[in-house]
Amino acid sequence: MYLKSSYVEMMKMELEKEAFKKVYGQAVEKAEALARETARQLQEETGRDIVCGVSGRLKNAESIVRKLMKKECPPTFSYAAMQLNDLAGIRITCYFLDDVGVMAARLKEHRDVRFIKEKDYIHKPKSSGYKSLHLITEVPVETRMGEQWIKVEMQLRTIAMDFWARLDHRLCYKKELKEAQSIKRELREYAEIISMVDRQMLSLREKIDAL
Ligand code: 0O2
Repeated sequence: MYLKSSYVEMMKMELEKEAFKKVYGQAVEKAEALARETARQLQEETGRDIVCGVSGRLKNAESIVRKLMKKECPPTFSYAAMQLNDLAGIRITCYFLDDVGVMAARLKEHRDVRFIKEKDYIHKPKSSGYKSLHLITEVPVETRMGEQWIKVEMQLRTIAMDFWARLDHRLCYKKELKEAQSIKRELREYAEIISMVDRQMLSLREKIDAL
């Protein structure tokens, strides 16, 4: 997709504004902190680590403009704030398949999380092979105008799903490649192999737990 550089430059200027960095930056920090706190509680309750990593990011200008154009919206910040769920995003990587559901359930009922909707790409993977559970949420942030609830997309996945998604992001996602069909087919096959190993690792843990 062709992105007009002036649109991207204008969006960059909007994102540089203090208000965006402060409010959305705080939303990322808040979401990361409550995910870490939830992971710690689950560790105490179960006696084992459920989450192996939490990271967060603000979406960049190019990615925002690309997504708005795909949705046929004007590439302005006000549309981005209205239309996009992932200006602020965090990623939670879990060890095992069942941990993703446990963690998601806890986050949905957290007092500082307003759950809006979920997109379950684990039970219904994307045609690329991508798997993750996306929770669209809001978290509270203190602003000059008082408390404001800001949208945050929480992506939950296993280490195995993360491995595939990261490599796909580097190799293929958002790229217009020659031989795209055969490359995509190959990536889908690898996603299936990785899913099989994910399920086998869970069975192995259950076997070990029962010893
Ligand atoms: P980036 O660079 O990761 O930020 P919505 O507007 O909520 O209805 P949305 O957000 O357009 O729908 O789409 P979706 O598919 O629910 O979630 C999009 C995000 O999931 C992507 O963000 C990626 O992070 C991830 N994702 C989706 N499909 C794939 C895939 O095939 N491969 C990989 N590696 N990641 C995927 P962005 O903004 O597209 O990209």
